[in-house]
Amino acid sequence: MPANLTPEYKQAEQAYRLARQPREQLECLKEMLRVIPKHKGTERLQADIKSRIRELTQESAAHGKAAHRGPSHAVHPEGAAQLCLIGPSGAGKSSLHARLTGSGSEGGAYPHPTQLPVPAMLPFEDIAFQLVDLPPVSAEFMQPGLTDIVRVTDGVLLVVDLSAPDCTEQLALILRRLAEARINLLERWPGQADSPAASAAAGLFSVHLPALLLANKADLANPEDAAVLEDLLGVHFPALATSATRGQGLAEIGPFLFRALSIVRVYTKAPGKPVDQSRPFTMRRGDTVLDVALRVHPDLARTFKFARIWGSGKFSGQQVGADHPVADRDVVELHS
Ligand SMILES: Nc1nc2c(ncn2[C@@H]2O[C@H](COP(=O)(O)OP(=O)(O)OP(=O)(O)O)[C@@H](O)[C@H]2O)c(=O)[nH]1
Ligand SMILES: [Mg+2]
Repeated sequence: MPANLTPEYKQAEQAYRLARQPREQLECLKEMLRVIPKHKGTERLQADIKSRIRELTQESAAHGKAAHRGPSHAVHPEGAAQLCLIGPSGAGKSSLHARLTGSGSEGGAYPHPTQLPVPAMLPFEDIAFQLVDLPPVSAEFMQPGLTDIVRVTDGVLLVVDLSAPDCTEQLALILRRLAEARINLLERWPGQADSPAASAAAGLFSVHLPALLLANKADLANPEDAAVLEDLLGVHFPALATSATRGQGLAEIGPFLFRALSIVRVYTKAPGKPVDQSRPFTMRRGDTVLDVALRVHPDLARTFKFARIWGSGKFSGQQVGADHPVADRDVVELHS
């Protein structure tokens, strides 16, 4: 039966999609429930909204007043993309995070085991990815706020201890825990040839995130075991054997993310001015000159006339229109 949703409802749903804080999400969900047309065609959706409200209410009760204080658990996204480190206790998430970002997330100010999300940047060439170190996920416990952080991230680094005898069970458990929170991990990244269309994966209450398996402590195990592990579980995430202590595999993470997320760097220049080489805008493959203008400033997008492009153009300084797709390392001069 068609849902026949009203513009008023769609607006409320859009506000929910944009909300990052659980409290804000809760308000939006209540608004959605208030304005949703009440008929047979929306019964399923109404039930989903109610169950999401229940989840959020339970979570906020579980961490007491903390949830009502607001942004305690939110991690402000920075850099080309945000990736969350997820794994069982002691797998080496903080050690990897510390090695990759220089965060000192292991020990130091954040004693083992990790209690709070710790964001820090992994540099790659002239851009950086934000890696968020998280508390462990175990059979007994998963911090209530953890899934709120993961729901809005760009991708997951699944960290397992390859040398642990129960490594397979741990990974299975984490996938189950995430699935219970309606977070589904994808085996294909946007930059991979056979990746499914992004829109097909986008649901309102369930999220689909691409995942990279980091089979850590490879120094203590047979790195080939990563493939065995995946075969046992019937999963096929892209995988890297890593060692946070010896450094093995770590240099491959940045290049993997760059390719897998289809990142395209664009340098902008104002007419008559030199190129700003210092800080590229990080776009995604398929983005256009107009998307670049939007990122620079919404006004620029509104008044956009044409652009000159150096790099992917047929010739240097070629004049292109709003829908010209940008390529990595393009220089774009926006005219409005
Ligand atoms: N041999 C070896 N030891 C490692 C490696 N990575 C981490 N460790 C050790 O494993 C222990 C746990 O590492 P952490 O980085 O704290 O693990 P974690 O996943 O952050 O643990 P939680 O915060 O409790 O979830 C520490 O003693 C690390 O030194 C590795 O690649 N090889
Ligand atoms: Mg840790």
